[in-house]
Amino acid sequence: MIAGIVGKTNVGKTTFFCAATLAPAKIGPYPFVTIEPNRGVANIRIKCVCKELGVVDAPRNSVCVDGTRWVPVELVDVAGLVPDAHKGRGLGNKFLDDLRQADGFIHVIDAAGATDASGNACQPGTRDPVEDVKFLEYEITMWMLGILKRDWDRIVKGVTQLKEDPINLISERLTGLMVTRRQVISAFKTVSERGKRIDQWDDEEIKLFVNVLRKESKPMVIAANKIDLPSAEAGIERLRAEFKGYTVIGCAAEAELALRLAAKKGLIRYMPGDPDFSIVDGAPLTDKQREGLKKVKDILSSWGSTGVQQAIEAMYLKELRMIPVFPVEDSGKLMDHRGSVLPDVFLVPDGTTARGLAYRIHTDLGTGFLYAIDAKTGQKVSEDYILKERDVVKIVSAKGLKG
Ligand SMILES: Nc1nc2c(ncn2[C@@H]2O[C@H](COP(=O)(O)OP(=O)(O)O)[C@@H](O)[C@H]2O)c(=O)[nH]1
Ligand SMILES: [Mg+2]
Repeated sequence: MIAGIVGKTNVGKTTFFCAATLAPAKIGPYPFVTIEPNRGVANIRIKCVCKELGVVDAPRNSVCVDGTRWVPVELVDVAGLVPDAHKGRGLGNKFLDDLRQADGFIHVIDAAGATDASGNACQPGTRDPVEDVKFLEYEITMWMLGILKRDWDRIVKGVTQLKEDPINLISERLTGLMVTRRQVISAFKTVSERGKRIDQWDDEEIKLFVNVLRKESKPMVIAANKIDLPSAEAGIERLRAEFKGYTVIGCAAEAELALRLAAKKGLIRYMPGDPDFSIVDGAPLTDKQREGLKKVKDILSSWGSTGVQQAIEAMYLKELRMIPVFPVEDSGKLMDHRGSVLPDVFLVPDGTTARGLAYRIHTDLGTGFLYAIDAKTGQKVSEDYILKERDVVKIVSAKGLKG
């Protein structure tokens, strides 16, 4: 899974991305500073099972700090969206191509309304952030629509004359957009409830189909950025009132970046997502840095956090519905064959079965699957057992893995 950091230019996408990953990337107030998609790794917090199972763990694919597992997830910083991107304006095609690969969007918005439609600075509070959400939805819808309509006549002909399955034809057309068959079925069902056959669909039905598909296949979290500016509060209220279906999280990307940098330099104690930080005794801070940290402290006390960590976690855990599971090779000692206790956490889609997990670990484990053991209860479970959050499981397979 990969989450795309999207939005128009100058809203703070790259700042958000840098804060989230602390990877170097260009930050600047100019349009198109991020021309190549910038991929990076962020970490989300999961409550580890080590404490409840009374063990000291030795993680390999993640890090455990005081019972919190930090699990890596991928982010991509996408080039800024420009109006009429779907027509290929500006870096529109590039933008859409990056979007294609993302499983969900963290939509960064200037909630303070200080950036106009083209990404130029404007008087704070003059740009309605609600327009930014509508604008992104519109561009994505028009883009998907364009792809589908290019072949619409052929699809309709295939269904009516050759009796082909519309789901197959549409899924085929949309391959590459990271749209699943299940999502196509769901959108098709919504439109079919109107009682029209596919050859009777007009533009309105096709648009409805695409809109449902967009919402299902590209879930979105709104990162309402620049909460340090006074006009952001009203902007966030507008967003929440208008979009009840979206998670809207107030963010201070610049503050988060400052905190992570200061923490990295050992000047402060701060973990991403924390509601507060403390200055390390004797930290060599300049007056300017102290002043800056005081401002950040005020943001944290008003908003509870900078929101950056929360937005990423909302994307993966809430919108993409990933759940953490802990595979082990020895269900008694909770180890892998190297002797590492609770070595790995896997994020899997909610609904994944024991056998599905086996396939994710290794094809051989999946094909030779015999049964699994729930290490918390010691019970055997079968292939179609649906994994629960924070399950610890051993897969027993006819084909063992050589490590
Ligand atoms: N006030 C404020 N400005 C921010 C924040 N995050 C980013 N910016 C500023 O917004 C401008 C654009 O940032 P950038 O990350 O390059 O935006 P992008 O074009 O969307 O990638 C820069 O001047 C940033 O310093 C924030 O949380 N608050
Ligand atoms: Mg950028």
